[in-house]
Amino acid sequence: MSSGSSYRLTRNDDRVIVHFDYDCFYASVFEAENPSLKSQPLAVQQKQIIVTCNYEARRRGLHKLQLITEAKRVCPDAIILLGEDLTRFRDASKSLYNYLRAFSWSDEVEKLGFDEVWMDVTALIDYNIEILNNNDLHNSFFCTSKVDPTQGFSYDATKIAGHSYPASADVESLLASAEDRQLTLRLLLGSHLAQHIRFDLEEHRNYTATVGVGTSKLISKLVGNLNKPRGQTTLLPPYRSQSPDDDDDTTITSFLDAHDIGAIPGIGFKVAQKLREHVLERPPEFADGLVYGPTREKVTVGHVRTAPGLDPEKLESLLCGPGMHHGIGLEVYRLIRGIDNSKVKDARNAPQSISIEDSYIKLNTYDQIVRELNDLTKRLIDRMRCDLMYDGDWFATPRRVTLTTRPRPPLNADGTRTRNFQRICKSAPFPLYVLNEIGHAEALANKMVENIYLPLFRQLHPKAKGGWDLSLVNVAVDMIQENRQHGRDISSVFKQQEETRREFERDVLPYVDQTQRTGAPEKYINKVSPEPSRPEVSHLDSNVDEMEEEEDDEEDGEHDQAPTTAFTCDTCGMTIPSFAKTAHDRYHDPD
Ligand code: DCP
Ligand code: MG
Ligand code: MG
Repeated sequence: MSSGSSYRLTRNDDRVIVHFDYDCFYASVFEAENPSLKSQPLAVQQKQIIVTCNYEARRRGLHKLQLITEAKRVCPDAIILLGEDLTRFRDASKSLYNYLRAFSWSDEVEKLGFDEVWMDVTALIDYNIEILNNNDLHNSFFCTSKVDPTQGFSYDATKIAGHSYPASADVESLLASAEDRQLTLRLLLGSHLAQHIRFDLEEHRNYTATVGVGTSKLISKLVGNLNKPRGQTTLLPPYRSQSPDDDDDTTITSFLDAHDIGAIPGIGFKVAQKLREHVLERPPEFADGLVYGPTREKVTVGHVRTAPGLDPEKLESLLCGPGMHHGIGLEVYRLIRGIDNSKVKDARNAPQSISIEDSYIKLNTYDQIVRELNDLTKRLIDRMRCDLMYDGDWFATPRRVTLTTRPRPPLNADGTRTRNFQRICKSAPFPLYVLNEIGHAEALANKMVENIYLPLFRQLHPKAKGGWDLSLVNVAVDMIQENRQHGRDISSVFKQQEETRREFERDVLPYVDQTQRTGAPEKYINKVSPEPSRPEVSHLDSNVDEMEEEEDDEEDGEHDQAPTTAFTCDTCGMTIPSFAKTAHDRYHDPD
């Protein structure tokens, strides 16, 4: 594409990318559990805020990020449900993601937060372009299976499914134009596939989604917003300018130019502020609002794009500063011209860590603690099975388990309590038997608690240290590594675990049963981690599962099995603990 200056930047328009955003997601999860809620105004509350509400509630004046008090005043008969426990939303999100993923041929299916998914469907589109009968486009068949040519749906390949941008686009003449025919056809097929998946999701899973179709993650995400809810929009050509010196005549430019600069994904609040200030030549004014009020004066992408002299160098010097990375200028320059060549990430990208936690008003007896640990660990195992397994196999393995707690300080002499935000944690090597035992998560959770979490707990909270009044418990696995089928492989995971185990036996075991642990090496002494800061309003971010990393630590509960029950693998020569044999054999021979 041309850029209007010496920066001739290339945009990859060879892909077809579909972006899904589920409608009023948290509310829809409650509706899926209880369909009678569908016809009623329904809102979901976190703290004092409505985080979302269904479209019936929106029709009656409720909206996202509204104060509860205001919502009750505007719509007194709204049903307001508590949404602070994210488990049901996470589970629904995962299950819908797996449903969508089954449509993909390339596994390029990327999740953003709980309610958005991008799919790169280029492989499916390319195949279906090849089998198109150009003599009878009205009666086309879209094949959705690589192996079964009868699986798919009928469609009219002369028409876009759903809406298009521009709404007045003349598809017939685009198809007749030598320059735009191919791209139009590919996007058109993308729109039919998107509609097919959208309807399928609705029919079989009872969730509606809003969808965008384009050639990048940026465009597909933004264009979907034009027709909400339960709609879809495709950004049609021309994507390329007829004039070598500017882009004013492309649909990408006219579409993006109208957006507020802060609405572009990748342009954060601070960057948007600086750009507004540059365009207005003074700090922009803001309306009062709950989180960040909307801008009073709209500074658009178009204003920034056409601002005199705003080339990548100028943008870099304008935007650089604390918290900004090198290259931000070029990045923004590209984004406001619709250039986003970032890949849709592979579905098998594992999270770096998984953790489950709960906070407590009163948790101070041993029995309560064991019960909570069992419950949290069961949920952790469910999540691991959900996030790290595919088709019955583990595709990623954690190397470490961590127990974190937040003790509540005793009352001060005057009866007040000093607030404590500090967490303490201890870690142990991840027990490989978790990979082999595929039965009920409950029994496995009891075993993990017995073998790992209780020993860790005893070390974190020796009775001598003044009881167990805990305000938070968190169980986690981290240092998760993907098990590649070829090349960089699972043997490195086993090797690292073996090393950790040896180190543990050498450096820690001698100290385990001593109450005086001053002789233990520095790295095994309790570590204190600050309370991770959390936003007042929780956002659609799976980072609530991420946690601070601490050093490796003690008892693993398996140490009595090594080394007498280890074996040496004939294929790779690794020394493997016996309980990991099945998993290791499966790695060499997946079938
Ligand atoms: N969410 C949240 N806190 C926020 C924003 C969102 O907890 N500040 C949650 C509630 C939403 C979910 O994330 O249901 C998805 O966010 P969306 O912005 O996509 O909102 P919805 O899906 O609810 O509504 P829409 O139909 O507008 O997409
Ligand atoms: Mg969303
Ligand atoms: Mg949504």
